[in-house]
Amino acid sequence: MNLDLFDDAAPQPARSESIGPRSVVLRGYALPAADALLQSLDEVIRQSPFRRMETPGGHLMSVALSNCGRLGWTTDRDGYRYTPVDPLSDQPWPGMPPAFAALGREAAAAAGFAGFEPDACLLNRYEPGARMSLHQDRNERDFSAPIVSVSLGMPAMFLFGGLARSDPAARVPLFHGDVVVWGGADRLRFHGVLPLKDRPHPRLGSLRLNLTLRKAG
Ligand code: MD6
Ligand code: FE
Repeated sequence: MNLDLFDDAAPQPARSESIGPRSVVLRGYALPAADALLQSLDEVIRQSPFRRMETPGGHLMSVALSNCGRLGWTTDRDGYRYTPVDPLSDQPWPGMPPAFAALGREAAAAAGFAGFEPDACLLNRYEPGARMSLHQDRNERDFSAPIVSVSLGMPAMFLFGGLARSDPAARVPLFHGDVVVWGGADRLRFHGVLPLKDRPHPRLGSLRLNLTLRKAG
């Protein structure tokens, strides 16, 4: 009989929920790293603060963004793109903190994507009411790499659709420490976030932070 099955002290794998053929939610995967991630995030934000960006259509995004890593995702009236320089400072984006890269690499491997080396991390800051409308992540050069998305702070309702904008979208609640990994056949699925409710988090208050690690270049 395998008594380990009943041993509360035995290390548990993060609970893993499949949301698509190559998409998974790793529940609580980032909890052990959360303090280190938040400390690194503070340093990044000191150099490249969160700011609200304008879409090509002229709308101000409700989510505030920043980046770290060799490339950063930006939007303005001229379109969506990755740039090596923060347009606010005209300096390179802050370097990728080792804790970010390690979590990205390890979560990707846990989801079946060995060899993932992120070169870009988009940071999203949501306040109550902020939302992300359905979109595809398609500004990266190479869609063979997955995306690793880390949720911190207030919970959010993630929308996970199909390959066409009109496909029905599943609703996936995401909590502090959850990590979503997707790639392969699911890499271009539409996704978004419903307007955030104000359910203050003990550590982060009325904020949700999302880090998405990518291979952009
Ligand atoms: C968010 N996430 O969770 C928005 N994109 O705040 C994204 O847009 C996203 O979570 C690609 C892959 C994972 C994501
Ligand atoms: Fe996205």
